[in-house]
Amino acid sequence: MSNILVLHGPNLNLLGLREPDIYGSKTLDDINLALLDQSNRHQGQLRIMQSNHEGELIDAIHEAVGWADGILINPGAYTHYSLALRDAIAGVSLPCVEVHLSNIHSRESFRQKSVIAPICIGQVSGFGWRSYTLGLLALHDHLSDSGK
Ligand code: CA2
Repeated sequence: MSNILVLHGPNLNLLGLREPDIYGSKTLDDINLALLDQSNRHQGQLRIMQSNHEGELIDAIHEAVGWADGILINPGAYTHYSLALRDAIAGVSLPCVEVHLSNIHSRESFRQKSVIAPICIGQVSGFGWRSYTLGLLALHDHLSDSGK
């Protein structure tokens, strides 16, 4: 049984309400319900938060220490430049999976670089809302391989 912190970065609260052609029609609540359902089937626990503020995401990462076994994160646009978020994830030494709804590698050049990915165990990008469930599956399997 594993405890996972799920973080959604800036503007992801708008999911399903705007730009469905790029990000799909599911809302953030829909995605969270799918993750909770999957987690229950793995007898895991999730803590989920969305923030439009870098410092709040960093605080949540720090506060997860002692509870969380891993982190699933869509850092939103922070993916491309937040060294503070990267340092926070690296600093807590928890296995982290980065997920993206869109395929960041097929978009504008500024989206193709992730400063977060190098300190993650892996990245899932381009499968819409399923990037989250695929990422959670990968994290569960990783944790179970390491005895959690
Ligand atoms: O593809 C992803 O998941 C992204 O992390 C989404 C971020 C973007 O900055 C990254 O490059 C890739 C943007 C999230 C904004 O979400 C919106 C949803 C609906 C309407 C407007 C923004």
